[in-house]
Amino acid sequence: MQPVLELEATVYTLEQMRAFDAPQIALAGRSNVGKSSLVNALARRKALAKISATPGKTRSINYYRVKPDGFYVVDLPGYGYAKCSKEERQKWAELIERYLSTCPTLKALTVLLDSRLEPQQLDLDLTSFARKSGITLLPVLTKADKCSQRERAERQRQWRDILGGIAPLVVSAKTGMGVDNLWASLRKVVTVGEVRGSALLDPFGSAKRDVSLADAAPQGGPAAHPDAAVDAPAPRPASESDATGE
Ligand SMILES: Nc1nc2c(ncn2[C@@H]2O[C@H](COP(=O)(O)OP(=O)(O)O)[C@@H](O)[C@H]2O)c(=O)[nH]1
Ligand SMILES: [Mg+2]
Repeated sequence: MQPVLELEATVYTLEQMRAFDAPQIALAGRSNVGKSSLVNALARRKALAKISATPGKTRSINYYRVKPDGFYVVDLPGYGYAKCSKEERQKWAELIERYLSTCPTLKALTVLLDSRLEPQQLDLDLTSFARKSGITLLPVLTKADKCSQRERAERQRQWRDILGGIAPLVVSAKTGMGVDNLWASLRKVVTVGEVRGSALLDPFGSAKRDVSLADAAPQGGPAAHPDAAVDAPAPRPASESDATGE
C-alpha cells in the first residue's frame, strides 16, 4: 500500500516538539536544497509543503504523519540561509541540536545534500554532529536530474567516504527518481531501526554527545569542528544562484 503523508501540526519551539511521541524521522537540509519539493514528491502532491520563493524565511517545524504506518516525518527548518543573522543561525542550531539530542523516539535523521555541489561545510557539520551523537543517518542527494549519471555516482562515492561507508540515496523531486526507494528506506528505518545493513549504524554509536551544532559556522566560514571536514574537499562557492538560497 502506498503511504500517505499528511501535515498534522506546525510548531515553533522545543516545548511544542515534545508533544509528539510516535516514532520520528527528521528531515534536514540547507536552505534551497529541495526539501519542500521532496516532501511534495513523497506525498505525491504539488503543494503540501510550500516551495519557497524567499528561502530561509520559514522557521517552522512541520510534523507530517505517515499513514497507515503512524510515524512522523519532521521537517526541520532549512539551515545556512546566507541572509540570516548570526543570531538566527545560532537559534536554529540550538533548537535542532537539542531536538536531535533529546527526542526519545527519533529513529533517524535524513540529511538532504545537493548532488551538484561539493560537500558544504554546514552539511559536514550536521552529519558529523549526527554521527558523533549516534543518530542513524539517512543521507539523500537531491536534484539528481540536474547531474549526469557519472556525476551522481561520483558524488555518492564522495559522501560515502565522508560518512564512513553510508552511500546516499539519489533522488529527484522533479522526475520522481528514487522517491520510492526513499519511502522504502524511511519505512524500514522505523520498523527495523536500520536501513542498509550495519553500515548505517554508527561505529561510534555510543559516543558521548560532546559536539555542538550551535558552534557551526555560517556557510563558507571556518570549520566548526576540527574533524568535520576530514576527507572532504574545501567547500567551493556555489556558482548557480539556486544552490545557495540566495
Ligand atoms: N531540477 C530540479 N529542481 C528542484 C528539485 N527539487 C527542488 N528544485 C528546485 O530548487 C528550488 C528550491 O526548492 P525547495 O523545495 O523550495 O527547497 P527548500 O528550500 O530546501 O525547501 C526550487 O526552485 C525548486 O523548484 C529537483 O529535484 N530537480
Ligand atoms: Mg522549503
